Amino acid sequence: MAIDWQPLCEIIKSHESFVLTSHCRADCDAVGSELALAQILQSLGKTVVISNGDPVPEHIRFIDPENQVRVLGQSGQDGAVEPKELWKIDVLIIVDTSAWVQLGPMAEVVKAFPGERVIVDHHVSQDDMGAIEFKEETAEATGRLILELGEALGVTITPEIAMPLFAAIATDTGWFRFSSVKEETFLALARLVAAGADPPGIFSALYEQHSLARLYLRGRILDHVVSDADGRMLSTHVTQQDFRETGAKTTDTEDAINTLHTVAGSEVAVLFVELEPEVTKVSLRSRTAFNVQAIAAQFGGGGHKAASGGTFAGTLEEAQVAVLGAVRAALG
Ligand SMILES: [Mn+2]
Repeated sequence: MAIDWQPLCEIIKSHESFVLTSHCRADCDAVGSELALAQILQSLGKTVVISNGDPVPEHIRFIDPENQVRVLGQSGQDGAVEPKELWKIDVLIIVDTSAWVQLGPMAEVVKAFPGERVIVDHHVSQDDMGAIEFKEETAEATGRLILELGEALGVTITPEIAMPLFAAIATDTGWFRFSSVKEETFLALARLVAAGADPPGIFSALYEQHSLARLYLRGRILDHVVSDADGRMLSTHVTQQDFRETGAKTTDTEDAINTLHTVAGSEVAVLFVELEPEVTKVSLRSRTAFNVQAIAAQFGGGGHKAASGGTFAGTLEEAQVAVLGAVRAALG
């Protein structure tokens, strides 16, 4: 169901100041939606503060070149927002989440916020946040909802609004390939490109600015791939020695697991990362009905049917024996 934006347009027109927030460990949909909404509101003459529970992650900093996203903190910290600064604001808008736990330190501020609360989101409802909800659970990204809101308000979509919204939709759809992608997705993207979004520039900023160390680590990860269960399970690992010798960081393993699913016939992919001699991070991905969440639950991990993981208390070898054994047994 498409959202009726008129009630939110009324709220926006009848108030002057707004605080925007989103989930911790923000992605492009969270920050992109905040930044675009901030510019939409500012173009209507409103005062806007963006306040998150933690800083914008390093790899998506490009999206906020003017450091508009501030972090909740104490007075005296550089760029920090003090909670008392937020009490005077008329309306609080939460984007791209509806769960208390995802707000981090902002949860307390939201709970105590005296003004109007609004949610614009595409996640299945989790918590009652005492807010007026503008939600489309089948939407591919909150970014598209923000574009529609901007259009409903009659705001001109500038390149500064279009760029973060294009990045939001592109990343939440795995660059337009997930099943959530619909005709409306491309129609929205076309309007964003017409308004000045630069897809090649956004792609390069997202995926082509890594370190050489990360590329070397990717080489190790691919070199360690083992095929199991007639090719239905592919697994690989990274050791502390790999990190030392390549100079890569733990975060440089991100996305590597998805490379295993480029092989025909693979159903389950498993990545083991040796964090410490007795601590092993395990990531699992399924591209069939096979439920990796049930595997992760066996060692205290969590996630979804298609993407799960957790921290295994044991050596790399112990984690491999336990987790690969469990997947093998479940594959039958
Ligand atoms: Mn999202």
